[in-house]
Parts: sequence; C-alpha cells; structure tokens
Amino acid sequence: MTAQLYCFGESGNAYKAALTMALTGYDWAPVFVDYFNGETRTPAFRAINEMGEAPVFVEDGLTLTQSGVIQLHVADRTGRLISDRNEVLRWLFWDNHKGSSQFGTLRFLMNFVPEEKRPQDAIRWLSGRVRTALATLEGHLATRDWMVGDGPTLADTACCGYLYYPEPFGFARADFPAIGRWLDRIAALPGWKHPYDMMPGNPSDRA
Ligand SMILES: N[C@@H](CCC(=O)N[C@@H](CS)C(=O)NCC(=O)O)C(=O)O
Repeated sequence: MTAQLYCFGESGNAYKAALTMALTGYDWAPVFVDYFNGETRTPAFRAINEMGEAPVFVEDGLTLTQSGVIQLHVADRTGRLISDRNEVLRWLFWDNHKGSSQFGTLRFLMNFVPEEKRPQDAIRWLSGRVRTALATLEGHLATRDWMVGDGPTLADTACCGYLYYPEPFGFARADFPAIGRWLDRIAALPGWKHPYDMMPGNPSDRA
C-alpha cells in the first residue's frame, strides 16, 4: 500500500521524511496538513498524533510520528541511507535538538508570525543559537562530503531539512560555503526536489 505522509510544504521536519522517501524511491503520497489554519490543534489530528505535530506517516495500519522515526523506518525497509547506525543517530539527535528545531522556530518567528507580533528579544537570542549550530555543521562538513561515511545517509536528509528554504533566518550560503557545497551535493541526488515542489503548501497560498 502507498504510504501516506501528513505534511505541508513549509515544514522542514516533514521534508526530512519526504526527502528520505524520495531518495529511496519509496512508494508514498503526501496528505496536506493545514497547519496555518490550526489543523494540528484539532481533536481529529490529535487522534492521529497526540503530539499535535507533522509529519505523520501511515502505512498498512502502522502510524509513525517524529521525522527521525519515519526516516529510520524507511531506511530499515529499503536498506538505504544508513551506514554507521550510531553515527547516523548521533546526528539525528543533534539535528532534532540543536539544528532543525532551532532553524524552524527562528524561521517561523521571523517570517510567519505577523510582523507587529514578532518577539525581537527571542529572535535575537535564538539567532545566536542558530549561528552556533550552523558553525558546528560547517565545521563538520569542512573536511567531508557527507555527514556520515562516504555517501548520503539519514544524517544528511535530517540536517538539511530547513536549509533549502528561501525565507531568511540567518543562514546564507555565502557565509557557510561547506554547507552550501553539501546542499548542492544532496540536490544532485536522483529523486531530490525542493520542499515546496515535494509537498503541498507554500507561503504564496496565503499571500
Ligand atoms: N521533532 C519533531 C518536530 C515536529 C514539529 O515540530 N512539527 C511542526 C511542523 S514543522 C508542527 O507540526 N508543529 C505543531 C505545533 O507545534 O503546534 C519531528 O522531527 O517530527
């Protein structure tokens, strides 16, 4: 059965799962989550995921949430995008704590909160944390092509989750050249698509 991924284009967390499936040729289809109109807070959505978050993966009666769990399921089913499991997990945990969680929150505050309501103190504080995380990634990629080992793994499809989006949150390729080269490498893999081309939902829908 075709797996369903509850997702929306603006979600880098959903993109991590979608990109993992796209690169492995997994049989999947997106189900649009109307996050910006509050769908993740509805009882119907909470019945699918008590955490009230996208992505949600459904396949043959199996429901999985948390992008990292979905990524691991796809890797286990396909035997792809996994090499040194502990090293891959190390970067998945890092990304969920210091990478995507902070990149996504800062991008949300700087772009999707109405301008007059943007919390400038929080934005300043989080910007410093994001710079530190990007420097960690830049340092790691300065001497290697891929996050783990000699080829793409879930560590790559996790850590890049928010880095293709055009909305500003303190990441510019010119400032992080090793990250920029790595993003080009991932984008050259068969099956790659930009998040706005991979999943339904785009800021222009609300313009
Ligand atoms: N650690 C989770 C994060 C998921 C997450 O925060 N998803 C956001 C969309 S990018 C969400 O649905 N948030 C709903 C909310 O916080 O109300 C994962 O990797 O799946």
